[in-house]
Amino acid sequence: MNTAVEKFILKLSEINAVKFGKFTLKSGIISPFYIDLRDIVSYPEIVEMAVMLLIDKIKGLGFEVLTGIPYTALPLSAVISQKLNIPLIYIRKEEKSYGTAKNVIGRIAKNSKCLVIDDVITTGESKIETIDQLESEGVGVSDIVVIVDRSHDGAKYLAGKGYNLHSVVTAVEMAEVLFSHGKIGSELKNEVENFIKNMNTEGEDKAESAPVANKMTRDLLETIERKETNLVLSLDVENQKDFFEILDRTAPHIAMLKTHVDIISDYDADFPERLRERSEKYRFMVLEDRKFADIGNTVRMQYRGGIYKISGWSDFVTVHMIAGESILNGLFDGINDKSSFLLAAMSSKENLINQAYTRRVIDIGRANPSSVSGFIGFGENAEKISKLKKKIPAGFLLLMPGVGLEKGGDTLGQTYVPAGEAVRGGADMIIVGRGIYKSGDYSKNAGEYRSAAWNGYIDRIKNQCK
Ligand code: 5BU
Repeated sequence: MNTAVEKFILKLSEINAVKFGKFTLKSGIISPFYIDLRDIVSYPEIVEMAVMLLIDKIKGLGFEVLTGIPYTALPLSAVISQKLNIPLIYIRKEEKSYGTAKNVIGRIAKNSKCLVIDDVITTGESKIETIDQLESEGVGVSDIVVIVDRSHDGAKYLAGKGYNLHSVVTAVEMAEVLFSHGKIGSELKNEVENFIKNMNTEGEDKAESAPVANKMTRDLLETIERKETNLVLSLDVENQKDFFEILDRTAPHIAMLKTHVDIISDYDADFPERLRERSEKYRFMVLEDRKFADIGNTVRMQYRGGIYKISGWSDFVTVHMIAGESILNGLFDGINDKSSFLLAAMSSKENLINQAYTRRVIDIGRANPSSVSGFIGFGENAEKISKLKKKIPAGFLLLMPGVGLEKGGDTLGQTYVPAGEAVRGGADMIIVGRGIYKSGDYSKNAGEYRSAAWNGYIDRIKNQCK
């Protein structure tokens, strides 16, 4: 153990920042010790020690801005900012609901990388909440540094989400130092060690409860494997003649057809049957991109009734989670051979979905594995897609719209990411509309998207195996 760290631990013990007894943590667990670094702000000498130890840990990490999570780490981060001459930003603790709705204070250059500083890590969950807020304001995060790591495997939990954790000292190391200096007995030292060893972090619980894919997801995965394509055609044309003509040319290339049935002006009762004939012949599944968003009772009627009777012919539907989880009951109660994709992120410029919303949507999906097959998501580049993908639990698919053969967009706010990049980043399927149905040669274009996405998929699998 580094002597500076040892001295620091003893100082913390002197000011009673490490307490032993019975303490209820935020998660409700009873802990035999508690680390409370709030008061160190009143001991300049200890602040200096903490700051120097933190600086030592962050040497060589690339970041242009730093932030401390209020309250304890905020003054420390201000000192570090001064010492390293690196700008500071911070997050308002209470959400602001008036004036400019800005919750991150300070000047942030778009896409700047930010180091997150905190006093203690217990599960990693609150770090993720902070990162969500930063990321939704365009600040990138890859590293987090804390003074004390009192987690069971917080570093692993954060690494799983794409972030590196650095810590000055662990709680077990603290207990060892205190024991070796006669500050605590061996019993207390062992109690701390056992507590940490047996602690179930929230992240771990989530990983353990990762559900097995539902039957609809398995059918879709089987279609992808069998046809060797992860292309979803979004056939947004306005009459049945064009619809079925383009479908007949492109169907061999697709694993799923995405419809906006309410765009088809001559929709009639024969449509479902004509669609079924094709889906059986060419073996693709059907996703109606209805984006249900109302209360349970209304969506139930919209899904099962009306002109389109969507539940009769579509394998999957898309669902917004804005109305809350009950929408899934309204849609799928009593139906077990249909499933959904939840909107976790959108491809349109300046849409209102932020990281915290995305995470909530994913949590709802995770809790409803029998009616949710995955998420519709978007990232502007492979790195952002990969970050999103890491948040999605095993057994759920990520479908990405806003895909072109090259980077670009349209005049109405759509953004396009190249197909290969989308899949390499982590999209399991790509959704392509105009790139195929607006092209002269539908079949050739569908084939091109298909190979770009499939090759990207193979590349990703190869890289994962390395
Ligand atoms: P495009 O022609 O490839 O731009 O069509 C994309 C399709 O995906 C279109 O049907 C949209 O309604 C749908 N879409 C999208 O583009 N972006 C999103 O975030 C979501 C759906 Br959700």
